Amino acid sequence: MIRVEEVRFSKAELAEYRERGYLVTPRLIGDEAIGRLCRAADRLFELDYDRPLYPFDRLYHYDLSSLELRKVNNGWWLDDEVRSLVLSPKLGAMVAPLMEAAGVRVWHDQVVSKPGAGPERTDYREANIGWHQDYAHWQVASSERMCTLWLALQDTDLANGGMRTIVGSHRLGLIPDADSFHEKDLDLLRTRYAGDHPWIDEPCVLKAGQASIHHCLCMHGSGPNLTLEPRRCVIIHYMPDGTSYRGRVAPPGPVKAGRKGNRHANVPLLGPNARAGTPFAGEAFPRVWPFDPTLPARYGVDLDVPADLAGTDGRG
Ligand SMILES: O=C(O)CCC(=O)C(=O)O
Ligand SMILES: [Fe+2]
Repeated sequence: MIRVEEVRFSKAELAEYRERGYLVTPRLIGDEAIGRLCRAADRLFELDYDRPLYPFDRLYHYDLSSLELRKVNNGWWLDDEVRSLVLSPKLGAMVAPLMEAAGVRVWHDQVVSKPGAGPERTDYREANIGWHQDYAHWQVASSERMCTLWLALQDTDLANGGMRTIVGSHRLGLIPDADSFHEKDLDLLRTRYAGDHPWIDEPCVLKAGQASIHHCLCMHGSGPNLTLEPRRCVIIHYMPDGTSYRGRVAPPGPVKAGRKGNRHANVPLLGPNARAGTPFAGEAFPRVWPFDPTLPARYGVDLDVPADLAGTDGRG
């Protein structure tokens, strides 16, 4: 089981999030949990899974001697340590006020490892993450208040390719074609997106076990890891309970070769009768807040539950 600190944001912190589009949390997990999650990440990339499943959207076979970015979406389906973290009611309770939501569901997670190329490889770009807005990838979802928790599994800053945000960019709304996670040239993307608004590029400097949380319209990306160690993290994308499918959402221009348009792998999980208004709910989209005491048994995993909620339905 992954033990998680209970954090409640102050009014000032909530205001900071609304103004700036992201914030940094205190330490959420300790050294023991960090060690387990690092091992879990490595096992996922070695295709060593706890469950008799395939990854939910594609096979993730990486050449472990290469410097390419490694990531698995919905690591929580496959690995029980990641599952214990992603289903955490303490994290759900923490992010609920940021989304101004009474209930919180998991949209999906990402377990990511950015290999370290060492200080000589100043041309290293293959593990960059392009400037993007998460919601640009998620336009089939009805809520623009979704958020992302980025949990550092080592001290993280610009030296190891830490995430950077564009402060206040969530207030610009959805930017055309900002579904550019997989692009590598941050400078080129900046010229595409900068427009005439301020471009305040701020690094998320985190100690191991701390997280940043960003609004789904906050522009962010990350550059090369020029240390000798991998930069590992677990990323949890949350939605307000009640978020529904918008139906097929056409991109504004023609779909470029190799792009998915606005198709998202979460949509097929709704089944063949999905239509606009179908809630993203059910087993694949667990409600992590308010806490449901049947959750640990349903998902076969131990959860670190606030003492005052163990054995209740979480509604008090
Ligand atoms: O890991 C990174 O540098 C960026 C990850 C990301 O895009 C996210 O957490 O939404
Ligand atoms: Fe992102």
